Amino acid sequence: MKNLYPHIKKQDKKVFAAIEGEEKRQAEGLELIPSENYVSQAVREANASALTNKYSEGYPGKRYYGGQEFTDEVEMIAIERAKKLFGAKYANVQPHAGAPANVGMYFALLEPGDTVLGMDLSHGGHLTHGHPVTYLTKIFRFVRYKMKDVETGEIDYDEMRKVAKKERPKIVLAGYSAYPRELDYDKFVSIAREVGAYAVMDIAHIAGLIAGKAVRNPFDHGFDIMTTTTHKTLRGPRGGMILTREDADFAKKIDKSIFPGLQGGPLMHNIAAKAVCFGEALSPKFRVYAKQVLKNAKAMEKVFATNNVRMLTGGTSNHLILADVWGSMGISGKEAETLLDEVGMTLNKNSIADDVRGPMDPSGIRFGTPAITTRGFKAKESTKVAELMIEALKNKSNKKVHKRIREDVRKLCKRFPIPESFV
Ligand code: DSN
Repeated sequence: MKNLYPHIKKQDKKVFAAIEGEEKRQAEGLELIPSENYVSQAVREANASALTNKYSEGYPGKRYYGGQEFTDEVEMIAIERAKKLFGAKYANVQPHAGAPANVGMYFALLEPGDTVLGMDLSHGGHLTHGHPVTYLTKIFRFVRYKMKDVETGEIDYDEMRKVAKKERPKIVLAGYSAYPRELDYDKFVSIAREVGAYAVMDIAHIAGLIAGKAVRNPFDHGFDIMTTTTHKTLRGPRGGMILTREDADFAKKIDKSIFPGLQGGPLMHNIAAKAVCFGEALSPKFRVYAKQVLKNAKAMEKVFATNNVRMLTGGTSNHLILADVWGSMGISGKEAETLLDEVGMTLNKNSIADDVRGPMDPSGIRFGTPAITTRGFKAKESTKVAELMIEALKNKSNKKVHKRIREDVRKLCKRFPIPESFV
C-alpha cells in the first residue's frame, strides 16, 4: 500500500496505525452503506490543504479578519459551481454537515413554536426532521406524515394535506435517509402553497443523483429550498450546503443563520474540497456515474426479489434498498450487519416501517450502490455482490462458506480498486 502519510507515520505511530487500518479496510472491503462513498485524491488534497490554517468568519468580500484573497476565491468558486450544478440562484456552502444545514435553515425560516411537517423517522425520515431525541423539538413543533402503503412506498398525500391544513406548518419538508422511492414533488409543493408554507427538501441522500440528472430536480417542481450533505451520492468531502431556487429574501436570512447564528469560522479547506467535488460533478462522466448507481441498485433488487427477501416499498427507484431480513430470513438487522461485516461487506441495520423489533436490533438492513459504483461496478458485479450477501445470510453458521465469500469479496476489490481520479 502507498504511504500517503509519511509525516504521521514518523511522528505518531498510534494514529498512523488507525489511519492505515482504515485505508486497508476500505481497499479490501465493499462499502454498501448508502450514505458513504469514496472521494478523489483531488478532493483529499484540498481537504488537507493550507486552507485549514485560516479563519474566515463572514462571507466572500465581508470577512472579519484579513488575509482573505484566496479563501474568498475558493468560496466563490464553490458557490458558483453549486448553483450551476443544482440550478440554484443562491448557495451557502459553509454548513459543517447536513444537521447544521437543517438547523440553520429552520432558524432562518421559523420562530420558536412554529411548526414543520416532516417525514416520520420510522418511515424513512431523518433525526433532524423532528425526532423527539433532538433539541430541535424543544424549540419547534414537528408534525408527521407517513407512507400510506409500505408495500408500494406511496406517501399518504391526502392525510398530509389534512394535517397541513389543521397544523398550519411554516415548512413542508420532503427528504429522507431511508426511503427507496422518488416523491411526488408537485404534491408536496401544492400542499405547501395551500397553507402558505415553504417547500423544503433535504436532498442529502440523492444530491449526486440530482446533480447527475439521474433523478428529477425538486427545484424544477417549485421547491423553494434544498439542504444537503456533500459526501453521499455527491461524492465530496464530509459537509453540508443550503441552496435556494430564487434569490429571495430568505436567502439572506440563511446566510445570517449559518454565520453568525449557528457557526463560527467556516472550514475553508473543506469548502475548497467541496469546490473540487462540484467541479467533478459538473463533468459529463458524473452523469454516467449517477445513472449507473441506479442501474446497480436495480440489479441488486432483482437478486433480493428472486430470493424472496421482502424489500420495503417492493424495491428501489434510487440508490438504496431496505430489506426485511427478520421477516424474510429470521435474521435480525444487527445480526445481518455483523455477519456481513465479517465477510467484508459493510452496511447498516435499519428499522423498517412499523418494525416489530426495537431500534438497536431492528428487522431491516439498509444498503446501496454509490460506493461500489465509484469502484467501477456495473450490473454484473452488483448482481454478484447481492448474491454473495444472500449466500452469506442463508449460510449464517457455515464458517467455510463465509471464508470463501470473504475471499470472493477481496478478489472483487482487487479487480476494482478505489479510483484516484474521476475526471
Ligand atoms: N447518517 C446519514 C445516513 O446514513 O443516512 C444520515 O445523516
